Amino acid sequence: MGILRNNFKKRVINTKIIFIVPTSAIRRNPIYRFGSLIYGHSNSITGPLILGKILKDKGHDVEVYEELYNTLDFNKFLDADIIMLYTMTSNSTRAYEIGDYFKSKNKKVVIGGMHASGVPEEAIKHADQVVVGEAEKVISDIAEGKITDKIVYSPYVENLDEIPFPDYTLLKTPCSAANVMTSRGCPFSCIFCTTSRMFHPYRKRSPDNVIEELRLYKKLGFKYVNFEDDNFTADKDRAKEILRKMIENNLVFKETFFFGRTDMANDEELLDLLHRAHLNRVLVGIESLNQESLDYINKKQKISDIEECAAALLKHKIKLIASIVLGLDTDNQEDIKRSVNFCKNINAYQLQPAILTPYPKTPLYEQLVKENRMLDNDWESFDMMVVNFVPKKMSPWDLQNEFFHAVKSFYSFASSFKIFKYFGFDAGMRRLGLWIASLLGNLGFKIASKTHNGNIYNKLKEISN
Ligand code: B12
Ligand code: SF4
Repeated sequence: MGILRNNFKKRVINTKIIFIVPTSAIRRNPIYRFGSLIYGHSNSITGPLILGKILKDKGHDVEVYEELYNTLDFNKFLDADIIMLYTMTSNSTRAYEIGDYFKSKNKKVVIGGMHASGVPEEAIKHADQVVVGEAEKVISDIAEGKITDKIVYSPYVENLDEIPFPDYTLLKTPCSAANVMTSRGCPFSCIFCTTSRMFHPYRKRSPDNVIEELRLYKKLGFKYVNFEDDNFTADKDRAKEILRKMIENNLVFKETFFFGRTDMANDEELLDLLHRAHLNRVLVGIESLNQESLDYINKKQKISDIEECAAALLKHKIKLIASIVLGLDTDNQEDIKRSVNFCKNINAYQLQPAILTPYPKTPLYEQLVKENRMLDNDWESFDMMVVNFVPKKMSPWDLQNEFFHAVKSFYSFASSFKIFKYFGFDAGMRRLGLWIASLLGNLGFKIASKTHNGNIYNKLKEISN
């Protein structure tokens, strides 16, 4: 039973609210959970921690759980009044399953996040209310029954400094790195990108507000921080100001991951500050080594920018996670292999091959639907590791093979030693771990593709024959 306390003098309604960040079936597998631990430090989606803090400050009891890291026993949540579910596309099937379960137990279910914001009419079938967009401005009224619309369109937050910091004391599952969003959205608009559309327009927090948040994480004892902005270095002067203040205030963590673009490489001062503030692991969207492809996705990036960026990062000992997109209309199998070899040659620390994924409401999705090229896959497959459409220059099966080939050819025992040499022992050991994870992934792929049990790899093989 939820806690409904009636005080005769002053009526206090104290609702128990559980946020769940679900995860897809494959990610609930223990082998996969082990792989995720090698890939990065456990961390959390911040939306529920911010919304949870707003609700906590209003007097509600709030807890947040991440299914990515722990198996959750839903029977333990039956004393909650409201279940709040975060969705991205690949976890939406699971979110709907959880929503249906709690609705059958007469709980109020609210769904929000990236995927539900794109397809609210679908999500509402599994919930009492769905929120489209950033939910800070409506979450309390929804929890307190003051907003009763089934689909709630929430206005975006104009001034990001006004919202509370994510409250990690609400999180009941493992988390060794705190996620910080110093901005929301991105000034660019690549055709496949969901975040630049969900978080629109591009907004920035003041450097002092960011510093306050970092101070809190030092106090809480976090050793690792991730800057999860889509593009932390989009405004270089602002990025430099934050970095300087981190150094001056002794708010430097052991390692801070961030997302950047190749354009950061032409600024020596920025690179030096990044290194000194320990922002020493960056994911850069290299996407493709084919200029036609870069223009097709509206990346506004030249191949020479990529080459210069790789050299500059190595010089400043910033580990590069090279992200490439597989399956663009303008790329053939040779182009993909060329991109992977390039990433090997520049001694990228990690490779993140992402299969082009048409997320709802992006121009890419609209294009592929119009051209009748979408495969009939479950949303669970929309995780950037599975082919969900018919590529132009190869079959779906060929593209799926290219993904596993990319991983296999990039991660090797021998190449891990170069990482020891450039970045030291910890980085080298982690790279060895990734090599083992890549071998296990390839083995699983081979077995699944030969097994006729309706699994996605076997299905892709069959439809491509
Ligand atoms: C941190 C992060 C992770 C972490 C943590 C994930 C976890 N614990 O599950 C890690 C690195 C592990 C990860 C993994 C994955 N991720 Co991720 N991740 C992010 C990232 C960078 C930040 C999330 C965040 O904190 N956002 C900032 C806050 C402010 O926004 P928010 O959480 O969405 O919350 C707002 C609204 O959504 C809404 N809201 C949120 N929750 C709720 C709940 C309710 C009830 C309501 C009403 C509203 C609401 O209000 C909030 C406040 O405004 C996002 C990119 C992004 N900018 O969001 C990608 C992102 C969500 N991930 C993405 C992907 C694809 C994945 C993976 C599939 C990647 C992979 N191949 O493994 C996995 C899947 C993990 C899973 N759970 O199944 C994609 C999803 C695309 C899509 N449309 O589905 C994104 C958008 C990145 C991208 N490439 O575009 N991820
Ligand atoms: S640069 Fe990155 S975050 Fe910005 S629109 Fe392109 S893919 Fe999205």
